[in-house]
Amino acid sequence: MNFKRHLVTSALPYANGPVHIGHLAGCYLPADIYVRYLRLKGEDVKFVCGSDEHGVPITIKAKKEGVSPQQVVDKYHKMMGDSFKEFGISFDIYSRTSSKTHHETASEFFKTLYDKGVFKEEVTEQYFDVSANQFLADRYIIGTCPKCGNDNAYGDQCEKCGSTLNATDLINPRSTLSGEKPIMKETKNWFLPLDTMQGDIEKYIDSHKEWKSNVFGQCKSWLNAGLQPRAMTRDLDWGVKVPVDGAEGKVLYVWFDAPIGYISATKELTPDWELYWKDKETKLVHFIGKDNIVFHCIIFPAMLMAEGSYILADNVPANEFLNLEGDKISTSRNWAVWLHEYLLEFKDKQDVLRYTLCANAPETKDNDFTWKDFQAKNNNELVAILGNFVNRTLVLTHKYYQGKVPAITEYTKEDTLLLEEITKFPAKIAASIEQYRFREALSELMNLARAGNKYLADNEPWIVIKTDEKRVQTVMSVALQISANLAVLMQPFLPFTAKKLSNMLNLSLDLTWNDALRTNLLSEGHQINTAGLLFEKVEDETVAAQVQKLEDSKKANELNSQSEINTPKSEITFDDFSKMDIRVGTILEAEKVPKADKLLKLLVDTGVDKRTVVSGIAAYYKPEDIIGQQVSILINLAPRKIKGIESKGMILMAENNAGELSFVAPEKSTINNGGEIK
Ligand code: B3M
Ligand code: ZN
Repeated sequence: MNFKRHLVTSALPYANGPVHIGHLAGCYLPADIYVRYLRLKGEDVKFVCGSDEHGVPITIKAKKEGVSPQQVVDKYHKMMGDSFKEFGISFDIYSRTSSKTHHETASEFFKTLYDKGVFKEEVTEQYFDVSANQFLADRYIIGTCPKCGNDNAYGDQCEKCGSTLNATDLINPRSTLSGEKPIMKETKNWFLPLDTMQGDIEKYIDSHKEWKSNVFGQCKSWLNAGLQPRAMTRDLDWGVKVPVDGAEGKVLYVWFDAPIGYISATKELTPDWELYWKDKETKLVHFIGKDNIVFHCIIFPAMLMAEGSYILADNVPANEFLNLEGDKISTSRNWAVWLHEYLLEFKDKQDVLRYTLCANAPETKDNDFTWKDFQAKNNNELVAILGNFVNRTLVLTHKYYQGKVPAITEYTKEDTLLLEEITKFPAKIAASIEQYRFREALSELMNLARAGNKYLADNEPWIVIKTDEKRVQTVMSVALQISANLAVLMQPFLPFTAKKLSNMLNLSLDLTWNDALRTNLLSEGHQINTAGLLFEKVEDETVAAQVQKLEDSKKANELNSQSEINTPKSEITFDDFSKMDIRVGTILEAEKVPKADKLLKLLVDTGVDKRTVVSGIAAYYKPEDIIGQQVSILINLAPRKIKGIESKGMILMAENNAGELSFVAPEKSTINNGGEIK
């Protein structure tokens, strides 16, 4: 490594919902592994992140929850920060873009570009929602993607094909505020002239052919399509105010301010922030998800180039998406494993999730998280390989040597070969980590545990102890050294387990990565502590409960899904409506109608009279349960004969998509029978 220091960032998550496993697998866990590794190597590294608190995703959420945008971001900023921390994502700072430092930093950055004459000031026609009295930017507008035909593309991006869009590119645009077709209205905005910067950006991207192919490929396809000027301001009221005259009611585009959040966070972290951002000997790495590639590889670098004094990212390792049980993770459909819930339900099992997510990381293609696989990874790998090896080693050491590392008597040829093998692991794992191949790195780590397990199985100290006590001393000593090396090398991936194991081995906590090159981390006579289990089996019931939880949320969601709502009936006049005489009534008697599964015969007090009504509710209500129930009843419906019974009027029922029925009754008990519904 010929960089003097490192600055590592993870994408700033929108503060509009809790963290889920898709976020973790995408850019938080890989970044954390990378940073923990660098720290172990003794590198100078800062790891920054924070909440992205501006932009339309926040204001939409606020509207939905009926609270202010500030309340939304306060709630989720705290929640996300807490769960990242508990999960062991070791940010040096978790900041937020509503902070004063950030507003100042973003504002100054804009002003600098403005004063340099970088922006093109342009009056253009933008979509405007008349009924909401608001311009429609970004996620306030949806329509058909001109590139792939997706009907629900956002005004700034199509999530299906990943294209970056301008709102005016959308076909059949509609407002997400009112659902209406917007009108065009003139407004002034400031544009970053990406078109004239194309050459410089191309040079930058072309100097990074080593980037992951998904990242490099996406950049090239944008460049080939030709970059377009992009507005860096928006007609919205939530965000960083545009700091120039004549910009009232305008804020910075969220994708202008958010990446500057990395700079603000570094400023808050250290007075030396400029070293990390402006010195060529700093290696800047952005960990992101694949939907953020253009912003980090083209737009943000263009901003930094235009400013002139900043370094550019050396790498932008972007992951693909993680799916859940074969379906796309979705916050709005509640199809997710939420980190805060996992932490509650799987106490002290952070490393099991870290392991599963890393072993399954969507590094080169979308991948799937399933609870069955979570269980298998835990039981067959963590418990059966790593845990089993360490446990046997420690338990036997206590049994034979009262927990003292025994003296080596003589190495066999196999011992020497194995010890040689072991010294190769730090370099192998490091090489994978440095190339952002974390799955590969983790599987190398497990190979070390496998080697240890095999060594014990081959040498059977529990049998040999009866015949060759001396040999067992050497075998146990080798096994103990492997355990110590594991304790060091697992730190980036499984930090909680690493600590546990180091404690059990009574190992110094300030060992570094290179110490794992040694095969004598534990000296003869060193006293180890009591052995405990590193991992516990995950039972079938636990997994079944999680799958059930997902099934339940899918069911609830299907029932509520918009697509299954019947299409509206055609318009009627007020006269049509007022012809209906609907009253509040109370059920006095109820009984089954013979030979009719669905029907109940009811006697209803309508306030006007007491009358018989036949109602098709038998599948949902037992006669004895509904005596005294208030209902809404249409009393001037012409009488009909049903199964030989004259039914006068109709009880109104609400029905969900599953056909389940519910009475529609007044919410106040003071509404008497005969009360009109109008
Ligand atoms: N908040 C988008 C996202 O969460 C955005 C990332 C900002 S990184 C500067 O997908
Ligand atoms: Zn598209």
